[in-house]
Amino acid sequence: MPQLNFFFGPGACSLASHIALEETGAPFTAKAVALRKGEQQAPEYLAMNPKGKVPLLVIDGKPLTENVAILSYLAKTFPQAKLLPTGDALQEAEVLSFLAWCTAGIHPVFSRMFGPQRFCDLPDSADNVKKLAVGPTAQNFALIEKMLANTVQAGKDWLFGDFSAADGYLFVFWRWAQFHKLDVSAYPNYAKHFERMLARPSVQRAMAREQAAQAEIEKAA
Ligand SMILES: N[C@@H](CCC(=O)N[C@@H](CS)C(=O)NCC(=O)O)C(=O)O
Repeated sequence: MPQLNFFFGPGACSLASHIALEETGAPFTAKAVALRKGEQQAPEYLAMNPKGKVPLLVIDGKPLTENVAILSYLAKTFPQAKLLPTGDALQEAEVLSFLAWCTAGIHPVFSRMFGPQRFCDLPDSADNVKKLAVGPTAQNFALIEKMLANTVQAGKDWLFGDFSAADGYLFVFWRWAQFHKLDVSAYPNYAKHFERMLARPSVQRAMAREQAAQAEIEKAA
């Protein structure tokens, strides 16, 4: 059994990997990185992850970054968790394709809402940068909604039929939409998917750990 040390930011995209780790049932240590305080830029953290980002999974002392890579590693190392389909290269690639879209398509648009000043430093531009991210996010959510509607029509609960790493990523984005008070009324299947996710013990454990960590960060501020 590999020794797993996980670094996450409460509420950040690392929650996708956090949920997957909990799904594996493997023992791991978890350490919160206070992103707003800039802990990701501390020399000790940068020594492990020079990108200064979460998630980071240190496996037997070796650092692995990027949600897609961590999810793929966990899927292969703990096949019983069924984080990716096995035995069919195309089915596996379809889930990987979705994960790649999460990390390279959906997430970067949300980043404009979380840190508009990183995208334009003209005076009074922040609201406009955020506003311009709302439309593309709605388009992304509409695609997800369509996929989930097809799934539900086929009598299944999860994005690719059986639960997979993709479902954890969806959970992250729904929370971000709530945080930014986006209008999500056009996505009823996505709303139900979120409720189903909340009922999973893995999600409850990851959320409890992240909420406790966030409370600690705020107490220390
Ligand atoms: N493509 C990366 C994105 C990682 C990323 O951008 N993480 C954000 C949190 S959601 C972060 O660490 N931000 C801190 C910073 O940019 O200073 C992945 O999926 O792992």
